[in-house]
Amino acid sequence: MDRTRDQVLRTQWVGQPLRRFEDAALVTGKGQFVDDIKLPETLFIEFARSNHARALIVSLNTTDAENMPGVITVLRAPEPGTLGHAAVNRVLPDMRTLPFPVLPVSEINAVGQPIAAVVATRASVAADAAALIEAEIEPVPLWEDEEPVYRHEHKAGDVSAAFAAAEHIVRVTVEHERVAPVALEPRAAMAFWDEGAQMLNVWLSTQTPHRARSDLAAILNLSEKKIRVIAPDVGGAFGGKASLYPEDALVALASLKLKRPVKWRGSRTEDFLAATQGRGATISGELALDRDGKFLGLRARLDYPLGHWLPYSAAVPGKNAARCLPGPYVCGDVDIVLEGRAENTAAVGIYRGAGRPEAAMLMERLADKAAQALGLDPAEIRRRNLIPADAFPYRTATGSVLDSGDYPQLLELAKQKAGYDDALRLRNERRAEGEVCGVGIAVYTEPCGQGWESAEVRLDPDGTLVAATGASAQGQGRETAYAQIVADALRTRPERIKIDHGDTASCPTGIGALASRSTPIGGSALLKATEQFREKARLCAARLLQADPEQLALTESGFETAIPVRRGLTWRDLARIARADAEIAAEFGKGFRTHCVYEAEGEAWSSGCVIAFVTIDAETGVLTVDRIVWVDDAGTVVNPMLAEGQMIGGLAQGLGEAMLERLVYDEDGQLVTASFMDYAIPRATHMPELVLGKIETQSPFNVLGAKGIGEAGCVGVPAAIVNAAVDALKPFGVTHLDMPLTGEKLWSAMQNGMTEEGTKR
Ligand code: SMO
Repeated sequence: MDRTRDQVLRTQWVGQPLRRFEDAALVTGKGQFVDDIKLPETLFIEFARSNHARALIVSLNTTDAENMPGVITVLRAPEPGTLGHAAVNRVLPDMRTLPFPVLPVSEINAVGQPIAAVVATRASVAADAAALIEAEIEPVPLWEDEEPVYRHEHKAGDVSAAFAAAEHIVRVTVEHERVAPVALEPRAAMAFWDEGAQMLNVWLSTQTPHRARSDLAAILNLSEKKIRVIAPDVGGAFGGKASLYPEDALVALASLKLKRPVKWRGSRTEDFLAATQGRGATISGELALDRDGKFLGLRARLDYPLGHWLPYSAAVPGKNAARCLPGPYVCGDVDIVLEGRAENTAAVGIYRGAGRPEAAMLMERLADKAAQALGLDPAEIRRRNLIPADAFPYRTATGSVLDSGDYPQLLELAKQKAGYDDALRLRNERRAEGEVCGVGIAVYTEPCGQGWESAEVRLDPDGTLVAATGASAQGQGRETAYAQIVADALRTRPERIKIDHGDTASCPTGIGALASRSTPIGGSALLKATEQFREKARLCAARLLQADPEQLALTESGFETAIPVRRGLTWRDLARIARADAEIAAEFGKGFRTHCVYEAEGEAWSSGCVIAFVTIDAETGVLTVDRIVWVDDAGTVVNPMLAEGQMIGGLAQGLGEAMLERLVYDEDGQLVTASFMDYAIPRATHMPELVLGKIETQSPFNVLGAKGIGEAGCVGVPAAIVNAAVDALKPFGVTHLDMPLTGEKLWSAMQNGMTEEGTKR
């Protein structure tokens, strides 16, 4: 009976480790991925790709391909070359743009760049024909010392004075390899121009269906109203499916021209060659310290590679890395220079973490070097510098406002769970017996969840409660977690809520499934929309029951009142009446449809502390991560089982980057790691023993109090592992290691000692 209790979020379902509603279909082969979409008369597209990193096209011979039986057409420039441009998010001022070559007219700028597209009745025919396409080219030198595409600085305080006053100065240069955002499902696209409906239907394995629709509209010069983009089941993305690709545009163009469905299923090698890549920056920093180990000032220089075209979020990794500095630490004086440059490679964009991992690596390597310089324990030097819990909201030297957190508690709890002091004793004992082992710590911050998302809640004619979100999904279990939020606001069961996402025809405009924003922002939008929907429905129910709205209570199936006698209306009743009764329909809208755009008051900052334990084989250099202890703070956790899954998955990818992964281009710009034979990803045997913990400091900047968690494993885990490996090799004179920590690299380091100036002693 108590209406005020309905109006605060009752957390009956939020916080429960509910099993995923999505899984029954997925584990019984009933998932619907792009390649599962079957339409009659479908044609298949394959791409002829450049073998050269940079060349001028003299001529392109497509005749043999065109003459092949089964080939319908070959798309080639200049026609597609004159198409429009996909959007680039200019997150840094004065950022240049680069051409977005759907197909190159005269200039090839990377190996793997599509140079023509073959449409045929079968994919195998299209592939055979694409292999017959020959470009006569004139090789030209690779880009070198280009003007930066972006340059940005953060300056605060008096860094020169800080360094002049310093008792100690420590330095590090970190080379981040490029890595691939390997999703289980490679890129895929299907398009069907429906001539009768004058509608372009596009099924895309994407994180950002609405953005894909605007990009396609701009590229094809078509109204957005004539484009419907559907992200069906998406088999992982990790940032690699956040932007529209030239291939996607060509699939759509082919269907527009041929008025038949056209499908592309990208191969793994095509993803390695032409999907966006992550990381790749070279980052140097120096930290000034007083005699107690307090951080006085930070200088840093961040150089980012960008590849040959700019995906939507091209500048985000660099921007994030710079603005995440100086991490979770108090350090008011900074001088940070950030630059990004084009290169004759695949585009570089966001990948799980998107700049946050690089910031954490820089600060955590510097903190370890500082500990060494002062003869302090690595945990102790961090403790002395962490932003205190009572300092929030806290404005950093790079201008970010950290919303909330308790970093000292994270460190303390991680130390407790790790049995830190005993673990150090054990390490020393093992070391004395000739074993090579180490312990490493990383504390990190993780900005996530800023800006807006939208949601729509309605009651369908059959009484189904539908909540549509502008955020989409890529396998995170969004349908379950969102249903928990909506169910709490309606005081019903999550199974009764149908979550609609990923379809521009039925979902309100949104940003998408990226940047760890879907729960804090998308979830908050759903909560607000559901509350508005609930109050609208309550007024209607009160009218129909001739009751005081204040005296209506929500039950699992609808509204109820006991005054003067017990009576109620189910959602099914309401759905029927709201459509049958013209007056009610006019006043409350069909199905009480409620639309809400929610804008967060500020950004939510997750944080965490990772302690890694490693052993290195003295004979072979092979590194084993024995145990990872990790305490994360993601604010309100909607579904702890899904959150834990995100932690484990992110950790696996962070571990892969730390131990194994590396995209290699040779000096001619050839990618020499274009398959899983050459590019190693972690397997189950690489996974260490995990001890996971959490604290929950809610974000004051969104109504759920939630923060992100999906990228955290890539942020803190690599830094902790690298610190542990350097610690393990300390007896060998090693002061620095870059990822990946391969057996060969560690073996050489043991033979020769290693510092960041190279292998030497
Ligand atoms: S790297 Mo994420 O998909 O923003």
